[in-house]
Amino acid sequence: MSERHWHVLGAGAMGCLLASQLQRAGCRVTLLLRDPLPVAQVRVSVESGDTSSQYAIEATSLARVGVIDYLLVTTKAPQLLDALEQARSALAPAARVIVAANGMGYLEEARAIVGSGELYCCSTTEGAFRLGPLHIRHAGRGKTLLGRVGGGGPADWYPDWLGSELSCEWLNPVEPALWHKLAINCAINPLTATHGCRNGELASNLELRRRMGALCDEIAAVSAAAGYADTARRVHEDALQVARATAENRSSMLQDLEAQRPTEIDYITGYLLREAKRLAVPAPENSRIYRQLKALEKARAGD
Ligand code: KPL
Repeated sequence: MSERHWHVLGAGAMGCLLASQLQRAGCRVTLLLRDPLPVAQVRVSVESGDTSSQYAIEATSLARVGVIDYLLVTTKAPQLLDALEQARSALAPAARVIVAANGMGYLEEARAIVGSGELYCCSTTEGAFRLGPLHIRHAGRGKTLLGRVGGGGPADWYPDWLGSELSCEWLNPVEPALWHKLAINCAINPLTATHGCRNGELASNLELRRRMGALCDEIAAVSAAAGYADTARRVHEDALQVARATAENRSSMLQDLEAQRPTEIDYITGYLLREAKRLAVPAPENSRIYRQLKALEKARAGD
């Protein structure tokens, strides 16, 4: 049993999955919920295949929380900095903060908010989607990569994650993995969101597979120019493999779009396009899908 007390901020699909995994690994876990509820327990339900597991997890709100030593932030990228800002006054001076949002382009500001604490990243290809409040389906097994922003060996808290059922790996440096995940998300998320399809269709439907290939050609070119040769080489194969491994999953961008929530497009394809511009690499297919997604997002918000 770990003596560490984890607070998890963001009770969406990934927050529920990671909170339940850490609790299962023997850690004390508290979910930080938006409503000003007193310290209490909530029930988190995780469906996986034909089985349903229930977890009684402590819950409180940011307004009532005490000192936070270990914070896992699982909000989406557009809410990440606001969420961290709200948690700032509760963070212990040496707090460890792990951010698990998709995309890139928020780490510098996050580091400023964390101050004297330490900032880490979690990048996962676990597939999970929300069935209802605190009720999720764990739809696909993936890999969870962890590392310290700016570099460093395994953290004191890493054994907690190794004790979970997640397949974890510590990376030093972690930045190439963040880029690689960004590349996979650029290939899968906007395409599934604009077509309203599950991830697996990008592998099984020939036209979608061709379109994913066209996106990957450009993602590979931007990756090569940005110095991520490994991603440039592997992005086609890896995007296809993740689409197959999470075939039943609805991508987080599709889920956000359907729920009329802001999507992470500006931190995913938007970030890729900013890099493409900086490096003078043409990316017309990615620009097209970016505009398509933005138009859909706007139309849904007006529904
Ligand atoms: O990260 C994901 C997401 O949906 O955001 C993948 C790996 C594509 C799984 O759906």
